[in-house]
Amino acid sequence: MGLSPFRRAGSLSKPAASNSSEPTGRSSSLKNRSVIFGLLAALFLFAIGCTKDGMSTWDAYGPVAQKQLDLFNVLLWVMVAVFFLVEGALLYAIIRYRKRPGQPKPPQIHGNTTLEVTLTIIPTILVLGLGIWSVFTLFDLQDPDPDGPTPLHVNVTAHQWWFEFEYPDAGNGKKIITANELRIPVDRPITLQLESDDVIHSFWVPKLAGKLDMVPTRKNNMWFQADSDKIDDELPVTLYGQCAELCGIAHALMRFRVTVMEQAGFDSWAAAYGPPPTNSAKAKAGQQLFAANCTLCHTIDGPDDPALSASRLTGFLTGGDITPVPAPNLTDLRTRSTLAAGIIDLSETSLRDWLRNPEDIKAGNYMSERAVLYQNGAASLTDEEIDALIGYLLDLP
Ligand code: HEC
Ligand SMILES: [Cu+2]
Repeated sequence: MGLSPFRRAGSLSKPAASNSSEPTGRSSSLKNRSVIFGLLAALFLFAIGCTKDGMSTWDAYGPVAQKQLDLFNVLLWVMVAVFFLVEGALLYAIIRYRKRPGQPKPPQIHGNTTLEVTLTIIPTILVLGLGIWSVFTLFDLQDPDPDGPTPLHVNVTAHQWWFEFEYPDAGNGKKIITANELRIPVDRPITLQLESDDVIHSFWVPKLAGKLDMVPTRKNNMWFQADSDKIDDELPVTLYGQCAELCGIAHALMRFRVTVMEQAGFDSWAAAYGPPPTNSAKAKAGQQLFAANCTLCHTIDGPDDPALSASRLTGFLTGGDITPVPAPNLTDLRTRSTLAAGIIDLSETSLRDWLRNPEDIKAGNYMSERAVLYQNGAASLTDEEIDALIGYLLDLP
């Protein structure tokens, strides 16, 4: 009754010690060992959480992330100082003034104006100071410097469970839409408009900026920039991003990459953006298969010849009661390095595995859940068809 957890633990270990003739040292060395194990585990978690290569907020690559990090550092270290001062004073009082046997009750006092005023003023100054700093940082980071370089605008749409990137102005009138891999020029502000197509997601590239929610029917805006003088490695450099809002079964598998490149490299990527060429008979066959089986959900931009339109129509008509879902635009799949929202590297092999059974690679994804191909054994793709599709999508000889 009313036992503290410590008491209970103590009373549990007692019978064991008194039942046997084993020395009582055993249970305490066991306790020591689990304490050491716990500390090591905590240290390990702490250490892997801060790898500089991964998704570290401690490694700012641009002005937005840097200002947020500066603010975070001030908040953190002020809090740490307050914590140690308060806890230190508390521990000191507990130990120094503990009740000793035979000691008379100390004089009872009530109130101490000087102390109370001091302990009100110090926290007020701290809270106001940190609050004002936070608000200034907030306003400071609202928009990129209007006198700086012209920003590049990107519309980002979140889907369960992948990201869509649209560059309205980068293609000289050409529509550029891609998925899961955002390419950005270095030293230039990137303004992003974030939206969701289904549930709430959150956009997060820790080395560039803090998180921002992606909400259906609402457009949120943010910007960031990657600075060449903050990047030690040679460009292009790849940064990691991740959806940071629990959004369903494959939430943890909803990642993306940001590739920071020279403006010239970005321009040539944008200029080359377009559908895969169909020079070989195999690629042509792949294109027809794509039109018939995949365009219910996917798109590849390109000229529309009558044979393709016919395949697409057949695809729609035989789609049955399958609900189309938004799916990545695959126009530039061959220029990407990952598959299915950054889950695996893109290669002939991984694409083959994906087309055989997407579920094996990304549990819960809407391609295997909705496409007839994976729901009806009779409709599934043959190895030859998969080969043709891969040849087309990756522009293989
Ligand atoms: C019912 C809709 C649907 C159909 C039909 C469909 N897919 Fe998909 N596909 C999706 C969805 C949704 C995703 C995104 C999965 C994810 O990452 O969660 C996807 C992802 C992919 C990806 C990975 C894209 C990326 O950006 O990494 C490839 C490649 C792909 N599909 C190829 C195909 C091919 C080829 C076909 C036709 C044989 C096809 N899909 C048919 C819905 C579909
Ligand atoms: Cu998400």
